[in-house]
Amino acid sequence: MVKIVFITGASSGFGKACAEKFASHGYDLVLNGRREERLGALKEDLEKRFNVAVILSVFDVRNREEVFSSFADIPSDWQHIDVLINNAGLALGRDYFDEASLEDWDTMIDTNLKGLIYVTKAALPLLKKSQQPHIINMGSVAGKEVYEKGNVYCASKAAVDTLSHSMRIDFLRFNIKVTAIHPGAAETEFSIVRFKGDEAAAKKIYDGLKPLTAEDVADVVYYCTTLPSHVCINDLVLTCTQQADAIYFNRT
Ligand code: NDP
Ligand code: 8X3
Repeated sequence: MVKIVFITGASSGFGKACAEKFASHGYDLVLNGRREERLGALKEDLEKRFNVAVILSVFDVRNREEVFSSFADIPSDWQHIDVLINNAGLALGRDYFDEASLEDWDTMIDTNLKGLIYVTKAALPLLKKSQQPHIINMGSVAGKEVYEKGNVYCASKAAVDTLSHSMRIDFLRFNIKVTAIHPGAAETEFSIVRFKGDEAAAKKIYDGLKPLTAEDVADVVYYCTTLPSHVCINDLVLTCTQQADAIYFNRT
């Protein structure tokens, strides 16, 4: 049976690169995001280049009803998921705790934490139908160490770390692999979103660095899913060579 990967946040960055990577290895794909036009263009491109089947599941991971109704609407011949990539997420702002926006905080918690929980819960019946189900949760080095002005973004990613561990334990009885992947700085649309379109501020994050690319992260995600069925990478941190953790860089 052809394997199916469900990717949240596939319209850009890591999610899009994962879609390409898995398509290039013959997986059929369910692509999620809110920007339907982008997802439609990606579907067309991947189907043409890799001769795979792609369907879209356009919803906002923050909207609980939408998440569950979208999973209920998945066509009957797509009723299993082999790999769920919980990737949709964002940082908004980089401000001192006392100066940061409550709206930004709500959005990050609703997307990075609650969205991931809703999607996982909704996907579980389909994952259980797979011979070898695997959940990949996109964390961050920001969930491993806290940096100045990282406050709620760091907390939301620390929650992804903790939840991944919890899923790993609770899903043992279903033989579901759970892998948390924690990338460091990677040049995608992430910083442009974080700095709300301020391209100069976004670019500064990568000053003097050769950061990770979305394709680097997708390669690692794919690798984790190719191990023998008795082997699971539970937790994986990856950074560019010039970054040691969330705080220490060698900018040249
Ligand atoms: P991008 O901004 O390039 O991509 C983010 C993706 O998330 C988009 O496809 C966006 O789609 C989707 N998304 C955001 N909000 C929602 C929502 N409410 N519902 C559905 N989809 C949503 O960033 P990255 O690819 O870099 O980020 C992907 C993940 O990796 C995030 O979780 C991020 O926190 C994490 N990360 C990023 C790092 C980096 O340096 N780039 C490092 C470590 C972790 P759309 O807008 O169409 O809905
Ligand atoms: C994104 C990486 O260091 O900008 O999660 O928080 S960082």
